[in-house]
Amino acid sequence: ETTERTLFLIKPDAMQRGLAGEIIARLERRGLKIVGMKLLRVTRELAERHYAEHVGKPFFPGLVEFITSAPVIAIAWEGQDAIKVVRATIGATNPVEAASGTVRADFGLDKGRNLVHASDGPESATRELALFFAPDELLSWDRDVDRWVAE
Ligand code: YYY
Ligand code: MG
Repeated sequence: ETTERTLFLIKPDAMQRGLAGEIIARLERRGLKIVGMKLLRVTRELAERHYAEHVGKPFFPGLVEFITSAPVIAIAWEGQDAIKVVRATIGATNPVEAASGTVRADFGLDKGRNLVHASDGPESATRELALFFAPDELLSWDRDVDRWVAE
């Protein structure tokens, strides 16, 4: 087990629907720590870099339209195995397939309105964190509770 950081986005649909607090609470309760957080409007340029692997796919234009359509909250989560843990907590890309109890299953029903983004591995976490946060916007800090969250 290793301490990791991962990029998490609360997408425009979740912002419009007033679900940001509830979604953050689920990850916070799990024991993950916020080490960076900001509200921003994703530009077309940032969307194209963030979703570079999807350029040219049929859903790409709609995805860019959607992610730039309202502000998002970007969060850097830190914790033991944070990348896997956050992906597991949000569930499968398509909310129809996502396990009950996951964010996408509990709050969504359409893959184009699936509420959240999370990095899918160590390389994408490093790459995506650098797209959304300057180094000095990521803080290292200790919580007294950390020793009760992980051995
Ligand atoms: O990482 P994740 O968000 O779970 O899925 P990706 O396969 O990386 O796709 C990114 C994003 O694109 C997805 O969250 C919704 C959208 N999308 C879509 O609208 N239709 C698809 N067939 C695949 C993905
Ligand atoms: Mg992805």
